[in-house]
Amino acid sequence: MPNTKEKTLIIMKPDAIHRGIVGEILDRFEQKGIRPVGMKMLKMSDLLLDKHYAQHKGKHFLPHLKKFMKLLPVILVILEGLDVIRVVRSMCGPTDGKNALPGTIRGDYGMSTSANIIHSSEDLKAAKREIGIFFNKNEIFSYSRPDIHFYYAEDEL
Ligand code: 3AN
Repeated sequence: MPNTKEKTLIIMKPDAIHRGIVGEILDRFEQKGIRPVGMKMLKMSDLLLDKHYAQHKGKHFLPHLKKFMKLLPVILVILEGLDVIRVVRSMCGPTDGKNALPGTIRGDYGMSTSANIIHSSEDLKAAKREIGIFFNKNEIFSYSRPDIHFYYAEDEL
């Protein structure tokens, strides 16, 4: 059964806020038919970053990345839709903006590996873990868009 309620987490990083492209980025997902079902702005702390980047513990770039992520608040959005984890990752493009194809967010807006505008969950396990770090259950909403039938075929719903 197709799961149109699959969820992923994106984090619009301090460079996205600084450059004023938050609306443009969110617009891409909405136009694709992907629903925001949770959203917040917060200043990252060491505690939150250590949890979020637990798999990068000990890596050479982590201190720089943490400093960067604390420069300004970030915007976190839970996105929902069919196969949304994979689709959002492909819309973001690979980690290094220099390798990201035009048409992807990192390909269109960035040149960097660390200031790369957006985070998106890697897989289902990561999505569940990351959403749990930043959101309480009562901060996640459920609704459907009236135009959903123009985005999915009947057998995909
Ligand atoms: P992605 O965000 O593309 O899934 P990850 O999970 O491998 O990439 O890395 C998390 C974050 O760590 C990246 N978004 C990037 O900001 C930073 N990062 C990863 N690799 C490097 C690197 N070699 N040099 C600097 N920063 C890096």
